[in-house]
Formats: sequence, C-alpha cells, structure tokens
Amino acid sequence: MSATSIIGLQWGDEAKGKIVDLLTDQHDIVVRYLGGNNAGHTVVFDGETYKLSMLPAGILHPDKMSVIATGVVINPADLLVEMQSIIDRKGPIDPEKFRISDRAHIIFPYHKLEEAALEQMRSSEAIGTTMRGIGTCYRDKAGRTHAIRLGDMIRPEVFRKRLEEIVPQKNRILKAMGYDGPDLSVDDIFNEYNVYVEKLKPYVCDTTALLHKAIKAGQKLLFEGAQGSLLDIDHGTFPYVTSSNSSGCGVHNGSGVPERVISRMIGVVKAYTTRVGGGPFPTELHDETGELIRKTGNEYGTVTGRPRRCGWFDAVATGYGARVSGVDCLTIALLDVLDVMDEVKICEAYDINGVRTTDFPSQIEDLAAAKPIYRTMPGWKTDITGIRNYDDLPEATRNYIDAVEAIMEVPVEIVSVGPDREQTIIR
Ligand code: 2SA
Ligand code: MG
Repeated sequence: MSATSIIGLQWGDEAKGKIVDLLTDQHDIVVRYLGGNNAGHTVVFDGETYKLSMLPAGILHPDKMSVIATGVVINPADLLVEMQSIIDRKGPIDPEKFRISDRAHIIFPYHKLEEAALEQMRSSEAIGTTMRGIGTCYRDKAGRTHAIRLGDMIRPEVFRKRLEEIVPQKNRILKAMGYDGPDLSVDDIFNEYNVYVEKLKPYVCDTTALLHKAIKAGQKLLFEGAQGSLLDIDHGTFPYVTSSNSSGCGVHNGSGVPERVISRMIGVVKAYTTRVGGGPFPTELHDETGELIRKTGNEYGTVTGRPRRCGWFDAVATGYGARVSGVDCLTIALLDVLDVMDEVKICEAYDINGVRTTDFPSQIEDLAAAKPIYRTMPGWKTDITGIRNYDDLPEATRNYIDAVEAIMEVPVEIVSVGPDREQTIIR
C-alpha cells in the first residue's frame, strides 16, 4: 500500500501545490478531498504559471488521473471556467483521467448571499472568508435538510424537487437576515445548473469506489491538501477557520480512503508565517519587516488578491499543526524569501499572561494574549535560489533549518528555494 498526503501545517498557502506537482510523477492518482474554490494553488509547470483552485495539480500531467473526492464542495460554474482555462492551454481533459465525486456537495447562489449577510453581521469580528459560499454550503451539508449533492443534480426530477423544497425557505431566511435583493427563482437555478451538470456529467462517478479499486490494483495515490492545519474546523483557531478538516485529519473523511492506506504524511511549512482573513496571529509583524516579507514572498491571496498578513515562523502553532496531522517529515518552502534578512526569528514558546508554554491554546482569547518568545539567529544574506545541494547552503541557513527541525521534532526532508520545480533541495 502506498499513498502520500501533502498537508499544510500553518494557515494555508504553504506552497503545497508545488510539492504536489513535484511528487506527482511518483504516483498514479492525485486526489483533492476538501474545500472548494476558496483554495488557491500556484504551480509553475514547464516554465508556465498555473493558478489552480478546485482542480488537483495532477491535471497538469495528462498521463495521471485527477480526482475531486467526496469532501469537496463544488461551485460548478467556477469549476467549468477553471477546466476551460486548462483546456485552452493544454488541450481537452479526458474523462478517463479526471473524476468528480457524485457525493460532493454543490454551492448555490444562496450560499454566497447568506455568507455575505453573516460576515456583515459579525462586522469587526468577521471571519474574513473568501466569500465563495464555502462555509454556508458545508453548514447545509452538516444540517442535511438543505443540501444538494452532485449526484442529485444528475437526476433532474430529484434536483427539481430538492430546489422546490429549499429555495423558498432560503428566500425567507435571506430576507430575515436583511437581504433586500430579488427572490431567488427555482426555475432560474434549475435551468442554469442543468447547463453545468450536462457539461460535468462525463466526469462524475462514485470516486470512493474508484479509489478503493485503484488501491486494490496497487496504484499509488497522492492526496493534495488545501488550506492548512490551523484552519481545520475541529482543530484550528475556531471560529477563524474554514469549514472542513484541513489538517491531516481530513484525508480519510474527505476521500473515503482509510487511514492505514497512507504510508507517508508530508507536512509543508513556509519558512515564515502568513495568514489571510481574521483571527489571532501571535508572530504577525506590523512593521517594515512584515512588509518586506509580503513584497519578497508576493504574499497576496491567489483567489481574492487580499494582502496576506506576514510574520516570523511560529514553531508553537506549526508544531501543533504537525502533531494533529501526524506528519513524518517536513518541507520548508519559500526559504529564499528570508535571504535579505539581517536576522531571522523562530517563535519557540508563548508567554500567555506571564506563563511560558509550548502548548498551542485551545481558546482564541488565550491565543490573542500570547506573546511570542523568539530564538533570534543571524540571517544568511545570500541569494540561495540557485543552490541545489543541501551542503551548499550557507551555514546560517542550515542552522535555521536545524533549529526548525529541533523545535518541531520532525525531520526536514525537502527545502524549496524558489517557485520552479528545479529550485528544490531534497536532503
Ligand atoms: P472560507 O472562505 O470560509 O474557507 O474562509 C475561512 C477562513 O479560511 C481562510 N482561507 C484561506 N487561507 C489561506 N489561503 C486560502 N486560499 C486562498 C489563497 C485565499 C485567498 O490561496 O490565497 O485568495 O484569499 C484560504 N481559503 C480560505 C480564510 O482566509 C478565512 O480565514
Ligand atoms: Mg493558496
């Protein structure tokens, strides 16, 4: 049995897409199992930049199979636009090589409207979501009564009946929330979504059964995480999280593939920390160093274009992410972004109301009160983007990696020194 999982250990955007792309050659099927078009992966492939949101990075490798599994929430219009952009650049997508789960839940226009109203209600305490209707779709999935799956949409009578039950209720809910736009119409949604489903139909199947057969046949699976462990609905910085299990805990429930099949869990971290959206962030830098990281690392949301909040590497938060996800090894990405720093810092503990701790707090108020205790180290002040062998890295860089490894108690196996595939050092 051989399956690999790529999991972000921070608040997302750890450059998982590049690592997935890098490891795709060693696998047969790339599986996306959570989130939706809130995710953004930038992959540089054959010198060209691709921004992927819902499509697994495997889609760039026409000989590999890509799967959107059960735990994903799908905006069909946006998925079709994304598919078309790949078709325009790389040719048709073969339905034999791309599969979408009939169990996946569908995002409807009311999900976005509800989310907009909810975020407005929280005003200064807004979650800072991507406004894609992700949380409200997952909410309906958990609530069961107002949910529609891709498999329902394929049966027009079932789809129409579900819409007739749900849409009038959603109109009433939206009005009560202060929405004053026109009522949503069952006919409009039915007609619009039927066009999408006709186009998606050739790709839809029971992906759980497909993955089980693939495992039995000895095929190798690569699970592509989205967002990061600290955004996990159960284990992250609630309520400033996404609405699915974005830590390693989500692989099994999102894909239907049992835990014991996964032989390697690779945790991906940035050499520093970023966060987009609201919520406490102990190592956040509100000064020119934070600005320098944002500029050098091009830290802007792939989906929303929002500037990401930037700060030093937080080994307390990331260490927690690693333990929850159960990773075997680490990839440190974007290490070259720190090339210009005179000194580099790693947060090795928090001071919470005068008490030193290396435990990550469960309550948001404690995290907000946490003051980082730093280990400060000299910077390397060297351009490392051209280095390909670990031993050729400057001593100060290796010391930094050693410190991350020692504090996190997880070995660092891959170091990324630039966006290109070649800019990777395997230890
Ligand atoms: P949502 O939309 O309900 O999932 O938002 C809830 C929280 O999860 C955060 N979130 C993300 N954080 C980092 N990157 C994400 N993907 C895009 C990217 C984000 C973008 O790759 O840059 O373009 O802004 C992502 N998706 C969700 C979100 O900020 C909320 O804190
Ligand atoms: Mg991203």
